Amino acid sequence: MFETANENLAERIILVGTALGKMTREEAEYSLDELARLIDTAGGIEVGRFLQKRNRPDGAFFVGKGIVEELAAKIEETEADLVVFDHLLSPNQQRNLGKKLEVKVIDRAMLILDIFALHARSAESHLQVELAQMEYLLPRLTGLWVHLSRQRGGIGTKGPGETQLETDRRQIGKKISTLKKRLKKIEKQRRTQRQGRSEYRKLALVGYTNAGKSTLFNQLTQAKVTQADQLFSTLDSTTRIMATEYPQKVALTDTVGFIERLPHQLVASFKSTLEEVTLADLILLVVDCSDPYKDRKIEVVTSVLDSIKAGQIPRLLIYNKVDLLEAESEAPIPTNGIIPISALKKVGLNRLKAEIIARFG
Ligand SMILES: Nc1nc2c(ncn2[C@@H]2O[C@H](COP(=O)(O)OP(=O)(O)OP(=O)(O)O)[C@@H](O)[C@H]2O)c(=O)[nH]1
Ligand SMILES: [Mg+2]
Repeated sequence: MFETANENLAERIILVGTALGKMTREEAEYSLDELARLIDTAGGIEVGRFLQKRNRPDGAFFVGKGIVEELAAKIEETEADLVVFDHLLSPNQQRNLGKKLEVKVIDRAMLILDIFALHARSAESHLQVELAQMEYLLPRLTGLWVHLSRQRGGIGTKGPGETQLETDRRQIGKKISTLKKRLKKIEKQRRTQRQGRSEYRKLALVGYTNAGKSTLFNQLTQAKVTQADQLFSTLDSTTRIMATEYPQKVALTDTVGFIERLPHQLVASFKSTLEEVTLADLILLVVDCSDPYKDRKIEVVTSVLDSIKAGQIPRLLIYNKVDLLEAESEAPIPTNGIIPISALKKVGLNRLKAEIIARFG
């Protein structure tokens, strides 16, 4: 019924970032670079970018009118067919921008939802992504219709009548409840599997996307889950036994990574996947220590953990990718409880295991 950015692969895209409030221009630029990586992952091509410093978003267009004019000119010049905002747009802002710019306008949340849709492999992750997409679309239906009607040959700029909209809303509402029911069933199966592991000590790998969680998981369990230099390669949770000298069996779980401004719809619909984290005895928080924004990323991960009620679980902070530091002779790693490793080069893994056992007591 709706087009998604999936069908718009290799689209020509303009990025729009905003340094809001206390956010510095440098931080906004970094965030835009991350958005560019997301666009690349989705198969799009960047043809231009804008960055504006603002105290707060404009109610109608998010950015100022001047930028909207400049954007229109840039779209013309570059023949762009999609504009992606780095911040969350309200349905109203999205609608106004779409009307004014006459191209599709989406935000970071929708782009992330699209990448999740591209990378979903299991039945469960497909359902979870679809649920999040529906929840995201529901309040935005009106804007989409304006866009779709224009695409169908530009006949009129108005959406269909209220009746059509109401029908669609109802249909999506129904779809949402069907998806929720199907997910409940899978959740039940997952609980049964988990009961079999009730005697185990449970560890969960958690961190920003691309930190190296799956690489570490494979090293510690001899598993072969996907590890790749791309954002959100892992969407499912995988649990394996980890060989240690601890008398009890230790189960390690690898799961979906987090990102700045992760759509709340995704956090909600991935509830059962993230449940593996909420039930852990110890969280292994993996950080890419070569990342200049690692502290910010730790904050992002911590706040997602709080939001899924895993904030109270004990954590070990792991600085991964130390091999990349040596080359750049960066500041030494602080020694207060942080464990430096290189999952790729197998450095520090024995110390990590010893530290885990020490924490179990
Ligand atoms: N140099 C270096 N690269 C690493 C290290 N650990 C992982 N990587 C690389 O970092 C990239 C991401 O690794 P993954 O293990 O897929 O990261 P992830 O945290 O599971 O990422 P998502 O599942 O996408 O959230 C891959 O290209 C890995 O080869 C390391 O210790 N050193
Ligand atoms: Mg992974």
